[in-house]
Amino acid sequence: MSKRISRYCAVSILLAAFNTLPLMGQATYQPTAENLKARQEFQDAKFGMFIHWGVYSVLGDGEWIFHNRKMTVREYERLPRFFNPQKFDAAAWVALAKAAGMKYITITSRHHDGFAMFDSKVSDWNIVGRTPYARDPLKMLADECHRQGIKLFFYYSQLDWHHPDYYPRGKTAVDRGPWDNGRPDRGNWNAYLDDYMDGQLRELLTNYGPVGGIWFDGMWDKPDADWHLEKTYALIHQLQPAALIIPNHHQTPKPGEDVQTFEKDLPGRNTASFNTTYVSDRLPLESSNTLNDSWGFNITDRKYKAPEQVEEMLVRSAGNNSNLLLNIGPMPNGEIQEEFVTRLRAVGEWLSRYGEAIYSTRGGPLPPADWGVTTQKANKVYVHILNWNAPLLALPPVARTVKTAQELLTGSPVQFTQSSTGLVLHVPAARKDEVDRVIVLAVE
Ligand code: H79
Repeated sequence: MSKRISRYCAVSILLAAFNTLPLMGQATYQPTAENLKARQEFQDAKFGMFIHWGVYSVLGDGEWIFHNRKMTVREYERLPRFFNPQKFDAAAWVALAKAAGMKYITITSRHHDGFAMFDSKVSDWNIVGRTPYARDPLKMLADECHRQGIKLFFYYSQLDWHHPDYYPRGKTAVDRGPWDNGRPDRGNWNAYLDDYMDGQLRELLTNYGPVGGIWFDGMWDKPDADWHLEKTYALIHQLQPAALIIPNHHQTPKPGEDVQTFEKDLPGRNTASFNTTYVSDRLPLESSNTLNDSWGFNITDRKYKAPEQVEEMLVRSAGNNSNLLLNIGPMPNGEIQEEFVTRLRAVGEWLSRYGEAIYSTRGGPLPPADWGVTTQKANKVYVHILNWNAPLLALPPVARTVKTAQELLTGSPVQFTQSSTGLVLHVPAARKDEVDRVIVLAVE
């Protein structure tokens, strides 16, 4: 009996050790000085533009249309012939991101359809090889980003609905299927990873100048597979040490990863039900979301978020020590629809007044709450009041001594009392349509 117990103990100790493995891995991965600097800059940036754009945009029904309509590879392969974005204007896209107050762009270099939106020599399943456009928009965008001082990240789908070597196939073909799109029931998984995927990543990190990082997606399709992550991550960091690896695998961070990202969620909330509730206290955090309800262009999606909703999302992200990566799906002709443009410009205008309390801040000293959040930088704490109608706001104690409190926009003094039980602010009445009342605390 005692033997059995000790064996049980040994097993649980082992299991506990395995549970902490991801953390130990993070500890043993030593990011370079350039990488650590890039992480700080990433956190300072706070607001990025996510772009989903591919041959699926032609059908105006999102980036999952290949799967949703259970198309065959042969059928889907017709799409590139209709993709001819004559109105694509890299300078206009980058200028729009800047006008919105966004500091970086993350664009789909290829989505789950495996179609490379760049000039790839690894396979001709790409925009230059298969479309009448026959040009490389990512190259134009990269050049323009460098010119306009915006960082460019590449989204890269590890999941592939097109390549025969993506085999054995994953959940999206089996559990969410069955979906047989005509590929052979055999394939070389190692070749898919080592030759095809790593080959394309090598191109992306070699031919486009300094890249902000790689945003991986789709590993959740085969959560138990060996993805050769160490090899792929080492390749990326070797080619560009400052490039951040941002995996959207919905799991605890693994060795070699530089940012923890949360899809359609604030860190740890898991309202989307597929995210992890674990939040890294070491890595920069990011929260992605959509400006309407779609990632790829969806012609009938009218569920646009109002600028005020985006502003609140951005403030709540910052208060959770996180960036917001906000998505738009450009049209197949290369234009960005007016509904997105006007909303993004409105957010940018708002940021020109409130940005001080967001950019370059970190999550503040108080826990995020329903009334609002706090952010901080240097000797300032910004109290963002998002949902509070009473004249007094009683907050938990703030460890540092508050010297003065004033409204961000007007500089008018705000009365307060600080004690060991908490901080009470006499909050000014909200102006009409004011999303965020910001009170700046000078602290020592
Ligand atoms: O690129 C956008 C989407 O196309 C892609 N990620 C964003 C950024 C995305 N695909 N699916 N999802 C997001 C939702 C995830 C659903 C999941 Fe599942 C639930 C993943 C794991 C559980 C569905 C069921 C897919 C696999 C099993």
